[in-house]
Amino acid sequence: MHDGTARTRSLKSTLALNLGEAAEMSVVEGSVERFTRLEDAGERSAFGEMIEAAAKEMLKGEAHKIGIAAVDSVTEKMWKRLRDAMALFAKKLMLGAPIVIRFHNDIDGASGAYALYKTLAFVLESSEHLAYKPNIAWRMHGSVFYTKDDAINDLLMCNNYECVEKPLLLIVDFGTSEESNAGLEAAKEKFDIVWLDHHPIVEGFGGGELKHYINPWNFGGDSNYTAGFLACVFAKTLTNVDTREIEEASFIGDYSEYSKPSVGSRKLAALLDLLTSDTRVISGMRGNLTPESVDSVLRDRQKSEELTAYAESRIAEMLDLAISSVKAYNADSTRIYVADFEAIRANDQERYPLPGRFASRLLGRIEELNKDACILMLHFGYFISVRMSKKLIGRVELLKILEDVRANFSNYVESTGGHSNAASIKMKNDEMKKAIIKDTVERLKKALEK
Ligand SMILES: [Mn+2]
Repeated sequence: MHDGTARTRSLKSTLALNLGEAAEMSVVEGSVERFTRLEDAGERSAFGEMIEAAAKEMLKGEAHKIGIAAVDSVTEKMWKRLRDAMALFAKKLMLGAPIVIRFHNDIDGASGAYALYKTLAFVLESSEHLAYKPNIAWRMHGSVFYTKDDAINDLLMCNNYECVEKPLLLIVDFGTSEESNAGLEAAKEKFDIVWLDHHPIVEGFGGGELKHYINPWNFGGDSNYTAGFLACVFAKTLTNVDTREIEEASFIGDYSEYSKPSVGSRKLAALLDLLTSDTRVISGMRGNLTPESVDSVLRDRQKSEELTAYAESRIAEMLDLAISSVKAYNADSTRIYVADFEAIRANDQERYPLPGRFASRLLGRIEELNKDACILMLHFGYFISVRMSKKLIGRVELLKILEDVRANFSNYVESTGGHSNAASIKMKNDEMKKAIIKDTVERLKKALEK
């Protein structure tokens, strides 16, 4: 590790200065970096313990409450776990260990990342324990799987740093499915991992075994307790920075039943929706959106208003077009709708909106017109997004039905998954797309007519 070529940085942590006599034996000139060069394992562990104790001291005792009983009781149950995870996070910050934060590229995931960014900015300004810029790599993640390639990328990034302390990988709002197992296996030797999610846990997923795997489903909650909100609550174990609008944006983004939108949170959600769909709208951004750039747009009032207006008009146009072209199939007292995203999008130069999120918007519009529960299938290329009214949860086991479709077309369907009312089918090719749609419609009908 210490081959002399790796980059070393000067970490001027006042924490190290304040540790007092005990620290003096191992810390020269108040530099935490000295710690990374200690040859004596005993000294190193003594120092490590001091850092850990200091990290714990930074944490807040009382669980964060928002006044919704169902939410607050889940938070209460998770609080200790969140604090433990935050103690680890704070320790990494103090020691300057590399931290990779991967967040899902939707409103929910991005609001989680933004909350963490705001919290860090606040802590860096106000805490005497942290006097230097931490090593954080923000990675907006285009899927809900943590693949082996992702792990290799993260490992390569951390190889550039010299630090005895293990780097940290923080995952926000990924699916909890088997597709992530290979990546997890590759990452967990080199990284400490904190995994914040709210997707139903699929059997065979290896991440559930992680020490810091935190999911409301394990604490009496469900997907309505969004990952962005979870990240805000995680942030609250460290500091009371105001995240109300961010919490609300994440509820809006994932159609949580706890959502009580305000003007500001709606605007934030619309903006995050646009920015995560098409990073080109911020000049100079190529693919990876950082919370810092989100913050800079939000600070520029004219820019953010322009962008919100563009997003709203584009969605309105496409919804009108979709309503006039969607196909409907009767099923009991409800209906199943099928829509072709490519035809609705009209102009394929525009990346906004992304199909999955548009499917949710379109279901909302259809529900308004129908005044009743329904199901929508929106297809585009190799994907089919299925969105179902929440009222139908329990009556229709969407994930199970899509799994059956996959089994029936195992040569053509690569994967299925998602939430109990919002899921998708990924095909290997589009040869059998029509047949797969037809089969799904038939199975949904059967479930509705039971
Ligand atoms: Mn989510």
